[in-house]
Amino acid sequence: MLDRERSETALSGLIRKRARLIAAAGGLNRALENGSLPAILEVSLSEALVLGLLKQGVRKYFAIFGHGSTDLGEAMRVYEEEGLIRAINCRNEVEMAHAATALAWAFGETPAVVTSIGPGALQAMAGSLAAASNGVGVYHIYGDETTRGEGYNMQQIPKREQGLFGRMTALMGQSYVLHTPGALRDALRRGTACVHHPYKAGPFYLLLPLNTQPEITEVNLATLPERQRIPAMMPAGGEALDEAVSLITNYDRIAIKAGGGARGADASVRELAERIGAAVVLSPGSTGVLPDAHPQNMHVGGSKGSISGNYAMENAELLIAIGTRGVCQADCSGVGYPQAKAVININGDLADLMHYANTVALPGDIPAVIGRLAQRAGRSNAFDPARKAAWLSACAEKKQAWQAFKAARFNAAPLHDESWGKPVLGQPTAIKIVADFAKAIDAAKFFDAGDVQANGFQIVEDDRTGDTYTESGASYMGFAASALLASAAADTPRYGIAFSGDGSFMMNPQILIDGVEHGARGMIVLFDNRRMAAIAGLQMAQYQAAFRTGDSVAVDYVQLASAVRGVKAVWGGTTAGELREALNAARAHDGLSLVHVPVYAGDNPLGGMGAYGAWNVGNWVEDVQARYLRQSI
Ligand SMILES: Cc1ncc(C[n+]2csc(CCOP(=O)(O)OP(=O)(O)O)c2C)c(N)n1
Ligand SMILES: [Mg+2]
Repeated sequence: MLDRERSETALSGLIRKRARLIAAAGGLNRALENGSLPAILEVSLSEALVLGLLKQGVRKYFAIFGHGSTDLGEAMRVYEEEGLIRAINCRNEVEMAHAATALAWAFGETPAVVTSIGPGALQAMAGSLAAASNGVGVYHIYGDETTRGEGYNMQQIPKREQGLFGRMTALMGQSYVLHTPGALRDALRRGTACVHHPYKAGPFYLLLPLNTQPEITEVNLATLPERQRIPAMMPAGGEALDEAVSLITNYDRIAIKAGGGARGADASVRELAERIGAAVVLSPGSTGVLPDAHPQNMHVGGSKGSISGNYAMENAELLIAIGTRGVCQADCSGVGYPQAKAVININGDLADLMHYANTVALPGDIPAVIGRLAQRAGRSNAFDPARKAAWLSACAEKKQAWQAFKAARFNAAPLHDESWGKPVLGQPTAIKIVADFAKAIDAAKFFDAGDVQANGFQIVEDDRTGDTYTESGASYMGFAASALLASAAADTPRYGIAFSGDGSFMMNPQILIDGVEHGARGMIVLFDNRRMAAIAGLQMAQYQAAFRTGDSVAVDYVQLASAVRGVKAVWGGTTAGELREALNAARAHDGLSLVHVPVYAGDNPLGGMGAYGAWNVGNWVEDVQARYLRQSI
């Protein structure tokens, strides 16, 4: 430490002095309260930003530095050495954007992603689509061209135009170019409003020009914004609630669609469903909101869906949409409710609230609104669930059919596969075994894109929110394995299992190195069907021919992963028993492990979970759009 301090510049020494004061006081706010740190400081913009983020509780940074972020990096170095922040250096910006998204999503911590200017920033921004699509708040801090415009900066967008990175990132989320260090307070106020938004959080991009980072500025720490906290909101008057109560009274066939926004509102959704006798249909991202075995849980519905989930959607007269934004996957591209005549929509976001026609809008926080609705209905028999008995028993029959359908796949013997030249497990069988294993060891499940994801949300049998993270908003190949890095950063880590296809894994294999370096504890289960089967399947279903969705190169992923010291890699075998043994062997390693499981690809129906709904893609477009026109909602 002393050697390092001797070689430090005077400026870095001053940074260290402040960082020490904060650490000694036990945090920034305490240092301000006890007066050891004056509120008004003269610091560089870089240090001011680290301080401002600290005030919002941002302590974890996923970083790949470049000439666009060295000054910020120097402030971070000193703050990390004094124990105030943690920087996690990564090998790929898409990977680290995913890891940051997972840290915010699964662990509730707000991290920051730090890149250089240009290619690094663009890669991180691509990765941030996952945060944007799933409503997850993450700070993205990118180096940016100088504000003086003395000439082209290397890696800027080569046009004689101002602020292009800021404009680009503003299209993806919200963005602020720190053109002037004095603008930091405004930037961070907008930042917390975005990343800590109560129901529609997303990525916030801070663009840090090369020349403003080291600029010395005065900052008042007392007025830099804290993490935004907004009290729960709900409708004030009684009119809309009365309309909702009368709709519930008038219709017998009611489906609740619990979207990703319903995550965490488990008790309220259950209470409402039981009180009014509604069938509950889940979205890919909301499995677990109602326990799997609950008789009113119809499982997922949508373009992939399930026998029971899609039955409830197709036959409901009244839709109660809760925390859903009507993504094509979840509502069959707008044709999921052909018999619905009205909608009660519960959503904090006003635009999503009015997504469907013939809607009674109940804006606000989901538990608060549901509580108010129940209160408004009082003790009247308006919600008499006995009236919905016929509807619920028809739904229960379909749930049984779905369970039988699933069991046939879960118990299927290995299927002969052409690429593997031998019988291997069907993907549904293998996913079920791993999902059950995850439940047994209380691991969080992270799902990648492709058939792995679609089969996965059809298969998982969760009993609460928070056991599955399926990045169904963007379906970004490479998310799941990268997400394991979040467990290395979290204050309260949880063992994670990434369910990845061979295609998805090779998008972001960097986790093998970064996971070991930063101490990730988790397992990648790689379901290898030697192709991008989800797309091959779509091509076959639409045009009866697969095209360039596979290659001929066999990869020994056990050997590949074993090349990284610290990773334990295991062959998953070709039978259920071998796979279970492999999972145990992988779990016995206290660190990052990988299980390579060969899985079947082909048209044997036991090798897939089927699709039950419509989708406005390919040559289905004409049909779906014709049906869309005829919807009442
Ligand atoms: C980064 C990215 N590129 C392309 C796609 C389009 N896409 C969705 S699924 C998929 C194939 C996934 O293949 P794999 O991971 O092997 O899973 P499988 O379907 O074979 O089980 C592709 C190309 C995507 N979602 N993300
Ligand atoms: Mg594959």
